[in-house]
Amino acid sequence: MKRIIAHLDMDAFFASVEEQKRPHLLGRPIVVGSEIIDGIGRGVVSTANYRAREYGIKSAMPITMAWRLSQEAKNQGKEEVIFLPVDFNLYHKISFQVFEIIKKYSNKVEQASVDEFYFDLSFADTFLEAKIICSKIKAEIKSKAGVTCSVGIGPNKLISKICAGIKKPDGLLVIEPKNVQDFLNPLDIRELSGIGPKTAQVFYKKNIKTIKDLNTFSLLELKELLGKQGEKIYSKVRGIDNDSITECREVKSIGQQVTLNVNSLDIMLIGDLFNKLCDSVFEKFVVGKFTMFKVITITVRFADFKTQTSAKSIKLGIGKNQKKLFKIEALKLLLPFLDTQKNPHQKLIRLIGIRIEKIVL
Ligand code: TTP
Ligand code: MG
Repeated sequence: MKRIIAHLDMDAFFASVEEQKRPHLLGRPIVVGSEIIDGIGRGVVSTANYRAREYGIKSAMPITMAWRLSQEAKNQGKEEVIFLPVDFNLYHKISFQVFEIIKKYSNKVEQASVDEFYFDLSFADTFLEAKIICSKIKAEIKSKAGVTCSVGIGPNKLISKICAGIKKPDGLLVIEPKNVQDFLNPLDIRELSGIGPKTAQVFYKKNIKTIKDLNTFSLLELKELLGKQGEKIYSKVRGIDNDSITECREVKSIGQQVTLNVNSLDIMLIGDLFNKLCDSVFEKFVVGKFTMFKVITITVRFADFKTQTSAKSIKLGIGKNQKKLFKIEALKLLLPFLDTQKNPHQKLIRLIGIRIEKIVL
C-alpha cells in the first residue's frame, strides 16, 4: 500500500523559542545552555541558533568552548554571542502547541522527541497534495508559535527524516518513491539511522563513504560486519523502511541534569539541587498534559567523570497528583550514591540528573 510519511523537526528549537520570546534578540547569535559567567561554567551547550553555528558552536559542546569561540568572533569584529539559560517548561509548551497543530492535519501523529514529529499523510492522493498540506502546517506553526521548522516527505520514516534534515532551516523537501535511490546514493553513510560514528569508521577505512558505495555489499556481508543490525541497514540502503507510526505522543523521556558549581558530597547541597530538579521535571510532565509515567532513572557523575545510573519501575505508574511519591522514589535512588552503598570510596559528585520514562498520554 502506498504510504506518504512526513517528518517535521523544529529549527534550532530552544534558541528559536528564546528569540521569539525576546524580539530584541532576533537575528543575533544565541546559545542556550548551562550557566556561564565571564567565561566560567561547567556544563554544555543545549543548542545554538544558526548565526552562532557560523562560529563553530554546536549542541553538546562544553559551554566554555562556546564562550571561547564567541570571544574569538568578537575579536574579529563580529557580533558576540548571547548566552541564555534553558527554560524547559516553555519549550514543552511550544512543543505541545506544535503537536496540536499537526493533529489538525493528520490523525496519525507520533512525537519522537521534544521537537520532532512523524505523521501520516497517506490519505493524500499525491505527494504534491501532501506538500501543500505541509506548507500549511509550516505556515500555521510560524504564525501561532512564531518559530520555523523543516519538513521532509517521503514513502517512509527513513526518507522523510533525511529529507527534513537536508533542507534545514525552514525547508520543505519531497522525495517520491521513484526518486528514492537517486536521492540516497550520493549521501554519506552516516545519514542512515543505525550507522553511528563507530560503524561509519569501519566503512570509511574500507573507502566506503556514500550510500551508493554501501549498495555493493550483499546481505550476508552486511550481516557478517554488523550482526543483526546488518539486515536493517541492507534495507535502508535501498530506501526500504516499514516502521509504522506510533500513534501517540511518544515522548520517550523527560529529564534534566545539573553540573554542581563545585564537586561535592554535601547531602544538604545535593539534596536541595535534587529537589529542584525533581520539581522541574515533574512540572514539565504536568505541562505536557500526560497521564502517568512508569520509570524513574537517576544519573550521578563523579569527579573522575565515571557515570552511573539507577532506575526504578513503578508498576502502577505515577500520575500528576503524585509528586510526593515521585520525590520519595527518586530520593531512594539517589541516597545510596551519597553513602558507601553505591559510593564506597566516597567520591565527590560532579553532576546529578533525573529522567522519567514510559510516559503515557
Ligand atoms: P535538535 O533538533 O537536534 O536541534 P535543534 O532543533 O536545536 O537544531 P536543528 O535546526 O539542527 O534541528 O534538538 C532539539 C532540541 O533539543 C535543541 O534545540 C536543544 C535540545 N538538545 C539538547 O539539549 N542537547 C543536545 O545535545 C541536542 C542535540 C539537542
Ligand atoms: Mg530541531
